[in-house]
Amino acid sequence: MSQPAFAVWMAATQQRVEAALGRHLPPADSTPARLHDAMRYAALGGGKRVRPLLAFAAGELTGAPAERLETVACAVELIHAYSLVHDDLPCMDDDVLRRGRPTCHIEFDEPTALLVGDSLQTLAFELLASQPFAAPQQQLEMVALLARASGSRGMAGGQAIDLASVGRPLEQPELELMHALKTGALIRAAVLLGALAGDALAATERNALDRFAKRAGLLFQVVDDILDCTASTATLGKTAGKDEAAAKPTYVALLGLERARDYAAELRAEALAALAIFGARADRLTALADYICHRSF
Ligand code: GRG
Repeated sequence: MSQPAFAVWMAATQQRVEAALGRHLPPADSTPARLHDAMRYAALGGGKRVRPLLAFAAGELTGAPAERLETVACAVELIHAYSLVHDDLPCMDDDVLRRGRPTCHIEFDEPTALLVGDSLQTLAFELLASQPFAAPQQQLEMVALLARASGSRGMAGGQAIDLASVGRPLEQPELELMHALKTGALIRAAVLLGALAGDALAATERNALDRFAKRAGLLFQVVDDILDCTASTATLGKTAGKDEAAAKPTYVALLGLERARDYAAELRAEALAALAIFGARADRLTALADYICHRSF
């Protein structure tokens, strides 16, 4: 797929997701207005929308209808937005800048930010469960998949390992587990949910897609670690250099910058190899893996 064609698709999909999120989030002036205003602040007007893009691209493998993909993409993005709001709280990463703007608890206040995270999370499940958009069994499977990816055996569990490991050097397998849960689980869920929104895949295809999703999730994190120590705060829209300052275990800390870059290239190659079985149907997923690998923020 040509770079301009991919860029056009990406911008159109990002706009579509932004508009859909805007419709699904409660109006800012509806009661309780401060909470709803803060939810919209946290979820709208920023972010690369990587997870929705992955869901849409994976849906192309199974012929998933765009309206279903929109629902799935919004649900995953709401979980992501919740995780960022909670991650930025003083009791977690304690950050003041996100997506180039004050973090939710700075713009509003801590109790509101806590409720914003809770409410974005529950809205995600409300969305995924309330419209009958797939066969009931398929829809239940999707709800369970997103719940597991978000909870203590997924993203929240990865965050717990992260909090417990600050200042303690981790070996690569431990680091990999932490990131597979903290960042990887939701990225994997985005890919699998996108595919599940369409026709069933053969077992070999589903395994190949899962391999892609896991490699892409890890790639995302390795690049995130590299960017944290090479890009500026202005470019990232969040505080740069925090990992090192907080003595966080990262791929750069473990491998050094050059080997972390080599590892990213290796993961990209493995992700692309996993897609070979799909041929041209996976062109957009391939382009997204490249985007994740070469992104600048
Ligand atoms: C609080 C339960 C809970 C979990 C938090 C996701 C997470 C776990 C913390 C975020 C901290 C962080 C910087 C993780 C590294 C990878 C990551 C998720 C980066 C932010 O995601 P992007 O780059 O953000 O997709 P945008 O703003 O583009 O949506």
